[in-house]
Amino acid sequence: MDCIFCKIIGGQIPGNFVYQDETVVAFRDINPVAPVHILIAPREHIGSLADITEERAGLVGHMAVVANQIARQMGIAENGYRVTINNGPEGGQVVPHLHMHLLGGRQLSGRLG
Ligand code: DGP
Repeated sequence: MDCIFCKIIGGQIPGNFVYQDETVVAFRDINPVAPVHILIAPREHIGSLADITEERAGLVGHMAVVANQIARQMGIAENGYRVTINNGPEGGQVVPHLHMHLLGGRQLSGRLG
């Protein structure tokens, strides 16, 4: 499958990993928009949030737990941070492999969209 995140996860192209476990990985965004900008993605190729059914709901919960853990490790937990999942073209999703953005380290705009 020609998926850039599958290639990062599979080690075919380099990723700056900050966390890995059996089901998810986290690596630094190549084009950060905040001092902390981490992508959390499942190892399994899942195209988007729209592909999450009840059987896989636990995976998204686990991604949130990992985001919280990384936020604590990176020292942004106390001041606050943002977790975002872009879904589909109008949702701003560019890479069609489910991922969560963890953003922090500066005051983020309260404006959505
Ligand atoms: P989204 O718009 O939600 O699909 O976000 C995709 C993000 O992926 C975007 O912030 C840039 C990042 N990205 C794209 N290609 C690469 C890559 O090759 N390596 C890394 N580390 N990040 C990438």
